[in-house]
Amino acid sequence: MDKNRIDELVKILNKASYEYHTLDNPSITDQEYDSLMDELVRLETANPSLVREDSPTVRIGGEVISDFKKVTHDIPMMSLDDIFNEDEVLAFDERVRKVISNPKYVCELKIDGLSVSLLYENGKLTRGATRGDGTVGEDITHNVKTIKNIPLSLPEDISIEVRGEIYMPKSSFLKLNEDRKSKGEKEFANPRNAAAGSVRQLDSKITSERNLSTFMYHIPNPNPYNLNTQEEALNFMKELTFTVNSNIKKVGNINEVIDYINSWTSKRKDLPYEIDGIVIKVNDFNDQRKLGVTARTPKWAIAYKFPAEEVLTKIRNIELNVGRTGKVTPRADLDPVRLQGSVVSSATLNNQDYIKEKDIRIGDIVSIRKAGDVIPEVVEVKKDRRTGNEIPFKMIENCPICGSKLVKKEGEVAYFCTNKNCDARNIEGLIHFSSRDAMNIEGFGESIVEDFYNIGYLKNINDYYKLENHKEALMELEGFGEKSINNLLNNIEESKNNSLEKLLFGLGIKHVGKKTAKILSEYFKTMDNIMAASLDDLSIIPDIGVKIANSIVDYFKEEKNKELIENLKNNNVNMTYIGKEKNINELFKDKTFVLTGALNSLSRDEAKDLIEALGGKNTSSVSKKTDVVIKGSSPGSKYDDAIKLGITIWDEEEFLNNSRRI
Ligand code: 0OW
Repeated sequence: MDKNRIDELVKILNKASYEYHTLDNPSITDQEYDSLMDELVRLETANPSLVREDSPTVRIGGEVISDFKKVTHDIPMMSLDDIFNEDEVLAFDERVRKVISNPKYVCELKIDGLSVSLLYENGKLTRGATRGDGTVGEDITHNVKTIKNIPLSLPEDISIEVRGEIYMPKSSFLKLNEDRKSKGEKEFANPRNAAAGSVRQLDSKITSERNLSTFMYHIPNPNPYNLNTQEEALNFMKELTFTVNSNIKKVGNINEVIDYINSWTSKRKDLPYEIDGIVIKVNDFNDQRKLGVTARTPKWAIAYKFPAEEVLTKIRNIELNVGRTGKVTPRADLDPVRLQGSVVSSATLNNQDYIKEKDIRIGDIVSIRKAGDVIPEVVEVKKDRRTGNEIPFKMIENCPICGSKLVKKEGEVAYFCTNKNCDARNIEGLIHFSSRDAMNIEGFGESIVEDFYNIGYLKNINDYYKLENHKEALMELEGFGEKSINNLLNNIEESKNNSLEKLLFGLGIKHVGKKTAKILSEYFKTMDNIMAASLDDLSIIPDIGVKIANSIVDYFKEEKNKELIENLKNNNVNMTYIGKEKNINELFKDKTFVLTGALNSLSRDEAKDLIEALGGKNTSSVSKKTDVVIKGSSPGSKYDDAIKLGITIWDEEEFLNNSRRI
């Protein structure tokens, strides 16, 4: 009977997942796991009504929500007061001793991720939520279900809330950033931001690919389970198959707390995840109740924060970067050095005044640190290490790239290159144009744009749409071949169908960011209308105002910008806002579609826009919620998923025929 088999498979697979991801001690092979999972997928597909809410098939993600529901925490999710040195640790102990005669503490590594609340009802995971402001968080249930060491069901049918930290392991963070860099996407500054960005995804398929993990550390209401100490609570969570950090330690006095802190200050760099301190908690729950809480934090716990790690290295050279807005930012090239888990070979010098104030010279030995972000900063010069051969940095008057005079703007500390034709600015502008939030032309990262610019094929935005004329020459370039150049040219071709706001943002008009571009495009609908708009037409729009209005009017006054738009038009770059007009078609209305493979008669984006215009919704991956998979030539794994899940499949002809039916 299918139901029995489904129940049996869910139990076997969930147990195997717990053994693999939490105990790191699997009892079945990956192949056995996969074949059992395939069997479960088939049975669930054949019997949708028998799908269990704790079925492991949710791990692959694919559920897409339209926005995040708010969640109010019955018991507020508190934060922690921070302390930074041994004296403050002793002071914490003194405060505790005013209330508790001989306190025992539990020391926990402070996982550098984001807090999560998990709710289980009758042993089943029913809700995952972020901390938010401590009282109201966001519902991220669809995403937490994809995190492999969060149990979908408990060994006992109890109802309980547990809290912990979602984090991204260091190795996954490095891999993710490499991948984003290769796609010209912005890198995450640190694993915490990467975890937060991965959890706040509307499409859980993306979350499921980010290799997130958790450590649980708190039961907000321990009473129903007659737990009397934090130590008992941690052991109880372990029994419930949660992952509890194995380095937690119960100690008898504050001196042992200090030993624990000192030991982990040096050992932390060897951990596979980032920690930013140590959490010290009074162990006994009665003692905790006596100590009480403040508005935001408990008086029975404190977070000791590690000092931002500083290392010494030598300044080899000082270079100046000129950004697309012309802003000149000095950067120090360093002797490569390990800092908080990664190798660092450059650091920001903020601005030229900073160099002057600290008297930073080429050849200096300096201390650098990561102030919470991935770009390290030079903290101070070790003047006692000077040999006399250091070279004072010569403040420059002229742009290092084009030579034009630099100017300092009113109230700005930075210098600017005002030459609109400066190579550096042009290159930065071209990189911005193809970036994800602008025209999203995949494959045009910094190095390729710079190379094509220096060779002369990509001197201005319009040249993107003339690159195909140099196809043969490009294929000759080192590291390129027909396939890679065709990919780039296809991506450029696809970008012609972008909605107006992406083009407008891509132009890099001063003060016209992504949001402003969207407002203007929705309001004016076409580029011509924006170009024709007067100062008044523009500044009366809410959120636009005079500054932005002036910037737009000035931009379109310039002949070369008008010419650029003309050229882009002639290259069939879309100049209209692809709004939300819909001529609803019953075959598409409120249905979810996934495209796989290449269509002959229209691009991927055109197909997506067509589906949306007909009232349908596009998603990037196949799940039980998918209504139709549209199969082009050489379809990928999504086509296999569709077969497995028994989802309706249209080929291109059927798609186009259906799209014409009103
Ligand atoms: N990040 C951590 C951690 C921890 C909570 C429970 C009561 C007050 C704070 O590893 N090990 N233990 C707690 O205990 N909190 C932690 O992180 C906090 C939560 C909110 C802000 C910090 O991330």
